[in-house]
Amino acid sequence: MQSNQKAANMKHEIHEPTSSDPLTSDFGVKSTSHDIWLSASTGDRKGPQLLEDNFAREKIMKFDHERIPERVVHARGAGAFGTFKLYESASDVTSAGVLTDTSRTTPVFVRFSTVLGSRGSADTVRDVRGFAVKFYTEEGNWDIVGNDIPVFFIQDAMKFPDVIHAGKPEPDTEVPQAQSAHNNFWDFQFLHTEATHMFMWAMSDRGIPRSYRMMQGFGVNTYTLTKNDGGERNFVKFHFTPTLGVHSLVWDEALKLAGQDPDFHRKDLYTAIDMGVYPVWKFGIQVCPESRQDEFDFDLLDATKVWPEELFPVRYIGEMQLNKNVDEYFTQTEQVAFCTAHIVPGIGFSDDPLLQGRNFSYFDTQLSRLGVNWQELPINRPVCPVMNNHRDGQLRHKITKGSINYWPNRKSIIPPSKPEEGGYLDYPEKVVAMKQRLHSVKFSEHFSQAQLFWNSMSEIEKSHIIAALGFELDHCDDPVVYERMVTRLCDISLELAQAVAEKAGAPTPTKTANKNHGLTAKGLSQFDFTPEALGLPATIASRMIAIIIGEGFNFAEYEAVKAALSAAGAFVFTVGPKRQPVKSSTGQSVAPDHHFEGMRSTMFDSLYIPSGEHVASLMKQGRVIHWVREAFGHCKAIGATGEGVALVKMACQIEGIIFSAGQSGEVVDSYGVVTASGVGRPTGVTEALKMV
Ligand code: HDD
Repeated sequence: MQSNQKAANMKHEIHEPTSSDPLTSDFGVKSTSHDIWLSASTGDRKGPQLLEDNFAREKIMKFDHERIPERVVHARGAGAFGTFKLYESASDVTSAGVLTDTSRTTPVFVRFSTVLGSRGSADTVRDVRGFAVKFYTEEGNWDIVGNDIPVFFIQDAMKFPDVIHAGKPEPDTEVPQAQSAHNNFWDFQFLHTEATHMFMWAMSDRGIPRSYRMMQGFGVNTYTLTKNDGGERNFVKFHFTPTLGVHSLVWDEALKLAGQDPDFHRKDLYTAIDMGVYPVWKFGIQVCPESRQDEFDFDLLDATKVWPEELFPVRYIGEMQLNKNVDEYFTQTEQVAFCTAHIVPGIGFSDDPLLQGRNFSYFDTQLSRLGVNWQELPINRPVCPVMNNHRDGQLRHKITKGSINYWPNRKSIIPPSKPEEGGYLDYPEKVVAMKQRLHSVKFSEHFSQAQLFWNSMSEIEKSHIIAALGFELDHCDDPVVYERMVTRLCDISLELAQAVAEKAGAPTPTKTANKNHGLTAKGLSQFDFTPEALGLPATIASRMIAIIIGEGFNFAEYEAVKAALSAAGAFVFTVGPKRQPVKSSTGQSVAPDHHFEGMRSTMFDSLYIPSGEHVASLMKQGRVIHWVREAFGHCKAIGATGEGVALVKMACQIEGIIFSAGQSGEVVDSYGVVTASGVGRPTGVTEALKMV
């Protein structure tokens, strides 16, 4: 027995604990107390605590060092696992297994984020959203480190620290947190004409998505696709389009949610996955043979430009589904490390100067955030074998046996893999050059696509952009900043500049040197990405719907509508004056999920008020009136039956977008149409917003 134990010990077998095992120290010793520090005590009086209590010191020491440096940008994020499947092979343009083998299911991890805020900031601020995807392919990890906006503020990576410093809190006061609405940000935007296109996107409804599940993802940079058999290289842009459609919050709602529920997007993603309503994105590529690169009036390698869909249709070849929440935030969502330089055979870089600099930056930042062995962390490890002679360094986990740590060696002379054996093929790009600091000539045109974007917006989207710029410049108190910015807007549209000037307090411009070209393009307005426009069924599955009740509500109606909405996949919550049971007019009791003060209308996509005696008392409660009025102001679908209609009319002081009476099925249909469609709930947005 004794010798068996000894043999086991000699093998150094590690036994993982089960949930029924008692607590131990980090070196495995069971402790007798988890709560009381060892002290020199007499009788019933506690004396001084002893430094020798290793259990206590270890617990505090671990706690003291729980935080690691947060990401310098994109610090706040939420992640989930999922799968990627191809439905059409792209073998005509690439040899990448993940883009050609339709029989594969490739695991993925996705991290969504805001850019400017720190780790504890709010989800719904106006900002660009990160959309980073790690594909654990059979040939190694492939990362698309993208955003929800297809273009970027700058063309050269060397400017990145400047654009980020200008957007982050100002250095003297550390104000504002997670906001672009301040002098420095807009000063930078004016001084960099190349940022014009991107700030228009950020000021549009794309800057305030309703959900991570309802935004597009773009690789932004231009990559290349290559084939092992030689052949021409293709430039490529990557797209993810959500099957739920692209939807946004309205600004007033986003502002309020930042305080009322700072975790709104994080919870939304988690809940949908937890409830089995898995978000899905179609994956598409825009491809252009390298030989055609000079045919266009913009440079294909300029990250401040989109490739208009009229010239380069998006070819949808696969889809990504997120279907598993993380088990632990820190070890997965926080420690995941993306890197644009992570590509697999069949995919390559281009000379896009932003991408080239990013390839250095991501590698470098992980060293200070996670240490040199960051690729060994479970979330970052590839699923295929890793075999090399890299060794040692801080927190090396992998134990590599044997006396050899170099190549070639007397024991192994396995040569590097040839491309046909899966080896990464470096595309033989011809480079004959002068060392110079310059950009390609076409990089100097900065307004054409900003105009294209503005012209392609619907009227309601334009009004939102004017309001957003009006808000941002209102927060700038240096006239140099807001006056100059209005002159910049003239380069996009005189009408836009004039509307914003009024709000910003700048002189109203009367003419522009840069005439708008009047062109429009597909794929820029959010209206091109509603479920209807995508040819997909509009659904209320996973939409948050509140049923408002008080003492004396109509139970039969409540039950019928709740059942119908739930059957359609909506997440239905009952909200009442208290969380204790509330009695219906026919005697049945329902315990609400929330009370009127516990939640706010902002947290729901829609409200329904059943008929019943309860309405008379609800109409006397300011908070209830505010619930309905605010939901209306945010252009949400409001359903009401019987007396409930009177409450809606009274709260909203308007006839109109109220769905009254009828069968519960009709109410559900109306919800279906209105709740699931639209951009920033456009119907009557300006009129309704005056209510809040
Ligand atoms: Fe970046 C993080 C997206 C330009 C340097 N970036 C980061 C993340 C996303 C992006 C989504 C968060 C990844 C995660 O969830 O962990 N970045 C972009 C896009 C860009 C872009 C779409 C333009 C095409 N980034 C960019 C440049 C540089 C960086 C030009 C530097 C030269 N980005 C970083 C970084 C971060 C980062 C400092 C911070 C944390 C990290 O990398 O892992 O290296």
